[in-house]
Amino acid sequence: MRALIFDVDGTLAETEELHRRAFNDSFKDAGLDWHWTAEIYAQLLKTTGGKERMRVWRDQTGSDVSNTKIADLHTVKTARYGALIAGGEISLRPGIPELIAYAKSNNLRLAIATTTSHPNVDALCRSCFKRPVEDIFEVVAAGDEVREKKPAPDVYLLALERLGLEPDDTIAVEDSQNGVLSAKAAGLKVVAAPSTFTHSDPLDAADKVAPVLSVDLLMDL
Ligand code: XBP
Ligand code: MG
Repeated sequence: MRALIFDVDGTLAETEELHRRAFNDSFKDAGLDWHWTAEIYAQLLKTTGGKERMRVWRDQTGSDVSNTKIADLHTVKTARYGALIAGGEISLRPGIPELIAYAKSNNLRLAIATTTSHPNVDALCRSCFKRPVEDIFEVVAAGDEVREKKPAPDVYLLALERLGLEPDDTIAVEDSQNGVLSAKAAGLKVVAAPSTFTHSDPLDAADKVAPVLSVDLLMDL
């Protein structure tokens, strides 16, 4: 094994509640009568990507909101999310500091394969590690850099390409069904632990699943 590739939302930290707040704040700012409860958001998370999620909601509710307007809402949402993350209420999920320390002391390279955007990953790293993302992760592959978001394999394939590694040299760390399917479709081994919003996702396509992430999950893979 030569590298660990981490998902971000729900894996490094329980960020989805802040994403939800940021979406709702952007709707309110724009004077839109959209509001996503936690229940609605859990359903909408099946669609990866913030803009894609808003388009699904627009279509479900028959609202007259253009794709351009959705892109504008998403810009506001990203700025709001960055501010909420900088507020410091989010911490790393249990097991993440240990996995990163294990990688560093065993010369494993570290990468990110996420559906969210680079600025959001950087905001999270600055808040949780007190360092910019590049200080922790050698490679960042983000959703807006690929044609198809998870569960398509694209973002994991991009991370592998940037690392210059083959899939069987790497292990993906995930929390959702879409994430597990994406990493498996790219040929990686996957360890997974469900997060608050993915507790009912079937994760059985992963090589190992546990309620909480730990270094033990990497053994014998
Ligand atoms: C989770 C997602 C993201 C976030 C919102 O991605 O599906 O869309 O909910 O982020 P992952 P954006 O677990 O792969 O990190 O609004 O920036 O898309
Ligand atoms: Mg995730």
